[in-house]
Amino acid sequence: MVEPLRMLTREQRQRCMEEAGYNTFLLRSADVYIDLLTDSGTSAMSDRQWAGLMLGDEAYAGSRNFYNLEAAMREVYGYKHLIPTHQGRAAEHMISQLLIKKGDSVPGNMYFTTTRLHQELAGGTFVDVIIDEAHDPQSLHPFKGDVDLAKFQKLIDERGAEKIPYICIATAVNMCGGQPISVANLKEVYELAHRHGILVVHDMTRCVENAYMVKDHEPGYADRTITEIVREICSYTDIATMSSKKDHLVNIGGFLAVNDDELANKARNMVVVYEGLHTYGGMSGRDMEALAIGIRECVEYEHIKARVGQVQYLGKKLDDEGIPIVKPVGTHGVFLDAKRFLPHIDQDLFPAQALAAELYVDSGVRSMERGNVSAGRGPDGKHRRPALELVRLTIPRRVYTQAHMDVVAESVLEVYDNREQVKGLEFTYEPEYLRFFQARFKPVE
Ligand code: P71
Repeated sequence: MVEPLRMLTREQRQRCMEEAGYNTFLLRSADVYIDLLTDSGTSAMSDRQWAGLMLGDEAYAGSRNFYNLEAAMREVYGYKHLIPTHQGRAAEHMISQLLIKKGDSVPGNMYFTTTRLHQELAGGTFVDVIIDEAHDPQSLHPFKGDVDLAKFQKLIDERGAEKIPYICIATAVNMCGGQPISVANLKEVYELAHRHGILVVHDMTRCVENAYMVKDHEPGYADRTITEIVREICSYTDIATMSSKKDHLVNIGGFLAVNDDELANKARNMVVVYEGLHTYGGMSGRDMEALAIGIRECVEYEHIKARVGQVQYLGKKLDDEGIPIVKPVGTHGVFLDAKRFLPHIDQDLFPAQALAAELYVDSGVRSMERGNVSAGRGPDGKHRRPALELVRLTIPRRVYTQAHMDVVAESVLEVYDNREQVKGLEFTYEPEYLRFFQARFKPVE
């Protein structure tokens, strides 16, 4: 697909940002020049996927596209049952409601916004058990997605395994920079969890990207195929939630996958309440066909190498210029370290939010805050002030060229040169749930 781009003047962008309440989620896409808000649902579909859209079987029940999707999921990931949903958070909602009881603790390798909210709405409390290095943008640990087994063991000792229904393991951990978990660590997590009767839920939104990093960096995996590594990762988990809008190269879709027959029946019963029949779960037949094709395409080595390679290209360019970013560069985007970028702005005046707004005004590049606004308020009512105060430059798959990355890098450099002029922000509107999506701000004088 080719779309015309519109270049606004700096004054026009300044007005757009004011109207958007200094929140990049509230901009109109027509006013954006290069859109690095997210890699979710923004990738370009292939010729084969577009052809798949023409093969939609829109029967209410038993669409052949569902069976194609089920076969593709089993072939690549190896889980037994597939329950389709309209996107990832619907799968998170179902698994949280099915497994979490009030008062439970739910450990995980760093929070994700929607995941944690669904755990909380089900009565649980998220407990972070990722290694400390993940919270340090400058640590060069190659597998910052790893779980600190001592933290996990401590939680089991303190709470008792019966209060821990599952541990949630994300691959290519989003909030710390798209950082992979090693297969060796995951295997240990699985063994420890299972010794205590605790399930492992896999947030496999970017599992294929994680598998690529394993192939590249984990000893013993260089000669394995991406699919073999993905299959091994999944074999150390019991359940998976999937937002297909990322790895799977489609604009909408997702699923819950489980191995246990009884749990599958419960989830199939729940999906008809919230999503649709268990053979479409909120997707049309044609959506499921494009998704089935995307599942097979995304594990092709040349594709994933080019995808992660483009992210690494932008990261290296910024790092070479001395821009403070999260290192090592992860798989789906480059994350600017706003604490070091704008040290003059206190974290409660949202430096990452201010930086994302400034970058847009400078060049029309849209990015996303992943810091104090995203983290929300803790049980004490105060902003959580996470260690990581980041702006995510997220790269959609198969959309932009290296030349676009050069323009992005130029703009980041320009903003860096003028960083002292950037001011902090305060809320003018703060929504109750997932506040970062719809919040509005004004600059602090
Ligand atoms: C991303 C998104 C989309 C998003 C979601 C929430 C805040 C901002 C942006 C979605 C994910 C994800 C992981 C690891 C579950 C979901 C939910 N990511 N787990 O990164 O990254 O999936 O959006 O399909 O409901 O921009 P969903």
